[in-house]
Amino acid sequence: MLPDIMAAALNEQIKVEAESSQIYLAMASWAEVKGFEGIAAFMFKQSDEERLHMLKLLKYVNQRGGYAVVSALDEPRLDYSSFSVLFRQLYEHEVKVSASINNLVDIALTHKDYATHNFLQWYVSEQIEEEAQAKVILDKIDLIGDSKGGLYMFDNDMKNFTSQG
Ligand code: OFO
Repeated sequence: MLPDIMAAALNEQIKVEAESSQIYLAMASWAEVKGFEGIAAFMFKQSDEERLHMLKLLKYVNQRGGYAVVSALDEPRLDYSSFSVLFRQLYEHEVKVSASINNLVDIALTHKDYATHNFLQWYVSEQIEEEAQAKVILDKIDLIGDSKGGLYMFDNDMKNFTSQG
């Protein structure tokens, strides 16, 4: 059985992951309308992954005797002044998500919920990868700046990047 405080915190995380999915979906749509297919494909895929992160948590909470709540989500940002702003938000968002996962780990340990602690290790590893990936992309985009040619090539790279993973 999940301690109540753990169930509440995991439910918060379900919302965080669902909002991540919406944020990346909004980014995908923005990039697609601008004609950047590679960046859009990458963002659509990120959005799908976040939905899976959300579902994994939802199933876990129910399996452990809690009740996973599907709640209303905040509206994501719908406009970006540049790709550099967009990818900075992606990176900063992942850093924030890592902090909330760490907070869950903390609660699990404090309340001796070792099953949840074990379950959360998957998210800990996932966040290491996601943060690192977002940082690599952000560094690239910062190098490119506003160069149209650079962005065109970057978009092509993102197509390959997305089809590999
Ligand atoms: Fe769910 O990993 Fe990103 O946010």
